[in-house]
This record gives sequence, structure tokens and C-alpha cells, in this order.
Amino acid sequence: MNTFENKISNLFVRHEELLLRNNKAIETGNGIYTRYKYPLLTAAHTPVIWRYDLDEKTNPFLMERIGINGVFNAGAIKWNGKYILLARVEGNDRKSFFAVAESENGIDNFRFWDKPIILPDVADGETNVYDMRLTQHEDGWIYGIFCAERKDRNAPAGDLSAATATAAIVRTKDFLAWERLPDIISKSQQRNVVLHPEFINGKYALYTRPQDGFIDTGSGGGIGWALIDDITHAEIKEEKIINLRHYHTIKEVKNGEGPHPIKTKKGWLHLAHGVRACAAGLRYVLYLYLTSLDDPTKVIAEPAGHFMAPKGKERIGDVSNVLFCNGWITDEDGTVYIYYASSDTRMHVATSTVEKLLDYCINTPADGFRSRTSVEAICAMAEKNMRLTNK
Ligand code: M1P
Repeated sequence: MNTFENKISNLFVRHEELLLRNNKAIETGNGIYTRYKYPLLTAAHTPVIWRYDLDEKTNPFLMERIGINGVFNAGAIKWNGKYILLARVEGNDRKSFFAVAESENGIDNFRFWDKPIILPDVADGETNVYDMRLTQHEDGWIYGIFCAERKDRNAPAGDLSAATATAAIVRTKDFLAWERLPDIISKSQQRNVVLHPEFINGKYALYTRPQDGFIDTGSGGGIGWALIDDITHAEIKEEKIINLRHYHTIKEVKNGEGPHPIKTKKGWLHLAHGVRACAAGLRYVLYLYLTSLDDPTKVIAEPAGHFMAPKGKERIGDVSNVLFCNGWITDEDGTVYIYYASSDTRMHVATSTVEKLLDYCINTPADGFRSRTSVEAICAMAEKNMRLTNK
């Protein structure tokens, strides 16, 4: 019988089936990383109790009362032995918020905690929040830096799209109690700001992404670096661009730091996104680069082109042709879990190892910035292989 109770029971059964589904590695990769068959988190993974009023008196048709549009751009951290994703959840009302989901193994069975996070407010309360990067800092706190978006008060009358991006900052020790610190002061708008996990010369260090407007980075040359005297009143005074945008590359229009870099024996391993424009709109891909342990502002290796680009179903979504990553986790055995979102819609994982990612970073040819130099790199490898195979 299709009673109200049965309908509710079906909702929970289908939801559990989705959450308990095992993921499968797709082994036909490129040797650099392994993709997985199923997304880790989608709108359908959000708890039934967030979306349905289960009271027959107030919801006799058992309608979904609060729709969720997507789950994407999650920060990540290993915490108390669990793989934690701090996801950007976007409602049908276009408002994003943060919610914690956890898994035992990092590749499937992610389950949201009972309620999303209500962040403490600042005086000038923002309209929208998204894309938190988590950093377990050596000072003992877990920091989250995210974008706080407000309506641009200087926009001409009638322009209801103009907005401003500010880097906002919270800290926690348990993901339940959050302390909100004042928004980061900066001369320019900022998005994709990330806290470096270690003190540098006794100061906190930020990866920044200065931008002239809400969408356009304009004169912002790329990913920046700034030292901060007091994290409780953070101000970006001096900013050095450490990873530049470049003509006719995957990061011609914009780039932005992903999660904080991984410390390895050979340098700080960075994951970032690069954006170029084409007739279909903006295309977001992921790339890696390596900076020196002695001087984290000095790039020592950067492969040409993208590390990961949208593939198959990943290409389609709310904002199509986008891969974005602001969370990865390294296990003690060197496994790296790369938590990436596709097309501003859903979360996925790809796995690799620190050793493989360093090999990729150091031994992939760098961009020579011309077709000719790309062909020269292919010819050099072909000639070497012909010698090896005696052709
Ligand atoms: O829609 C793609 C991405 O666009 C923005 O990233 P960036 O500031 O680098 O252009 C962000 O809004 C991000 O959330 C989004 O995924």
C-alpha cells in the first residue's frame, strides 16, 4: 500500500542504497591517477530530513520542501581517522552553505552529519559563502578560509548581478564550534585564498588570488603570496605573485590555488585550477606545480598543460566544462585522495601517490609556450623511444 508511512520508508531506503553503494576504480587511466566510477556526493546524498517535511499534516503529498541543487567544491581533511569533506552545498534558492560529510575509507559511503553549519556572522553579513579550504595549522587550530560574497553597493542602479568577493576566515577544533575571525582585509577583491600550514619567519602565510572584479581577475597576475602578522586581524599588505597566468596556456584567463600544498621531500606540491576562454565559455582544468622547501614562493617545477580536465559526464552540469578542487588528503602510506568537483554540481575522488605526483611534476615537460617547443618535446621522446626499441 502506498501509505504516507510507506512513501517515507521508500525515501529512506533509496537514500541508504545510494549512501552504501561501493565505488569502483576505473583502471584505464594515464598512470598518474585513478578516477572512480561514482561521484562521492551529489544533491541526492544530502539527508532526507533536510529536504522533506515528514509530517503528514503539513506535507500530505510528501513533497520535497527544500530542494538542493548541487554539492561541490569541498575542503578536505583527515580527522580522528575519518576522511572529512566540508562541502559546498547549494540550495535551489542559489544560496551556498557548508556541511560536513565523512567516510571511513575516503572513496565511498560519505554521509552528511545531521545538520549543515551555521557560521557565526560578521557585522556586514554576506549574502553567499562557498569554497572553503581547510588547513590544520601548526598553531593547533583548523582554519577554514572561504569566499564571502556581497552585493556590490557601487554598482549602477538596476545591476542586480554585480557582487564583491572577500576572503573570510573561521577556525575550529571539532567542526561543531566555529570561531569567526574578521574578514581578511585586502586592497583588491579576493577569492581562492588558502592558508599555508606552517609559520614562515614566524608569520602566517596565505596563498591569494587578487582580482579586479567579481569574475575578472583583470590586473591580478595569478596566484599570490602574503605574510600575515596577526591571523585574528588578517590584512594582506604586500602580495607577491608566485604562479603567473600566461598567454595561450590553460591558465590564460585566471588561476587559483586549490587546497594547501602537500609538504614532500622534494618541495611543496601544489594543486591549482586554470581557466581559459573559448566559444563554449570558460573551461576550468586542474594543474600541479612544485615550490621550493627553502622558499615556498619559488616555483621549481611545473608541467605543461592540465593534470585533470572534465571527462565524460563530468563535462555537464550547472556550470559545464569545469573541474575545481579545493581539498585533498595524504595518508601516511603516501596515498593522495584528490577531491574534485565537476561542473559546479557533484564531488568525485581520484587517487594517486605523493611519489607519482612528484614524478609527474618533475618529469613532465614544462610549457615552452609555442607549438614548435611542444613538437620538439614530442620528437625528443619519440627519438629516445626509437633508439630504445631499435626502430
Ligand atoms: O564556476 C566555476 C568556479 O568559478 C569560481 O572560481 P574562480 O574564482 O577561480 O573563477 C568560483 O565561483 C568557484 O566556486 C566555481 O566553481
